[in-house]
Amino acid sequence: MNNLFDINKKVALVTGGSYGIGFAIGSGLAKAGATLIFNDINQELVDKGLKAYKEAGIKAIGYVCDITDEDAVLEMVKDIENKIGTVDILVNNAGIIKRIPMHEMSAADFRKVIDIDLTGQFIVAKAVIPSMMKKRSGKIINICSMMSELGRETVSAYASAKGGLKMLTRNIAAEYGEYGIQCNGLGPGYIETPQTAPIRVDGHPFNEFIINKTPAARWGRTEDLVGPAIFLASKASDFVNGHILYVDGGILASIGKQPSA
Ligand code: NAP
Ligand code: GCO
Repeated sequence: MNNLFDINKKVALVTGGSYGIGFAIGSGLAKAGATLIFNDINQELVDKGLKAYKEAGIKAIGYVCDITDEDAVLEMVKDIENKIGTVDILVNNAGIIKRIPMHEMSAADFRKVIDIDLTGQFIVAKAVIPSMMKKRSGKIINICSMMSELGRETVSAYASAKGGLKMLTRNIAAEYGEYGIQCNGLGPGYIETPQTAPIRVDGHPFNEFIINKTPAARWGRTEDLVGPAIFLASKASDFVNGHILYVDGGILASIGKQPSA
């Protein structure tokens, strides 16, 4: 039974893996036996990640690479393949959010979010797929969002990107399933990370809103995502393809609790 979740010696690349959700998933995959590689946008963040992984007793290999720079991504993947081996597991995690009312958002800001949160995922997946095709196996896990299914004020660009990422996930599944590649989404709910810190502070109306909206009555923790990620990275999900696995404490299942009188 335990072979189903065995990812020992698999080469895992986690984008944006210096902290937050990427760090938690990267740590979980490494503890499950994978060879962990991560990238981040600058050396400072990569060093921060290397220090954090080392403190957690995890051997990680870090690359400075902007996922929107296709040449840089191809160079990183080539270097990984030459020095370590082909990427078996890709976790497309890197991303940004800009919370701006749509009528006040510049087209440049909108494009930047799409470029990182959608085009960047395309670029990295495209870079690893050829070797996965040759190997006739591979796991691609795209980090989606509640905003892959729902909209809300101020996140038009982010929701457009995450909705697009859901469909990119399904399209990769449809196009490459015959090569033994599974591409699925992992859709976190509202998780305690630096990215949500501005809307999570005590007293912020959104903080109470989310706790009422989530049947689990709490914000998610990055650790909540590790088990689902290992499932999608392992043999246990070999016949799961094009699925978005929501890890949201039940948000999408519920209309939300009525506020107490
Ligand atoms: P985050 O702040 O979104 O961290 C993402 C990481 O990606 C950061 O290290 C970030 O660096 C890096 N990054 C940004 N742009 C990049 C680029 N062009 N190239 C390479 N790396 C880049 O933190 P998070 O909350 O852990 O989110 C991780 C993923 O989960 C994101 O895709 C996010 O949309 C998604 N998500 C988050 C939540 C949540 O509640 N937190 C819920 C659902 C989905 P910088 O520090 O320089 O930005
Ligand atoms: C927001 C939040 C969310 C989370 C996440 C939810 O402002 O609504 O940042 O978008 O980041 O994507 O799943």
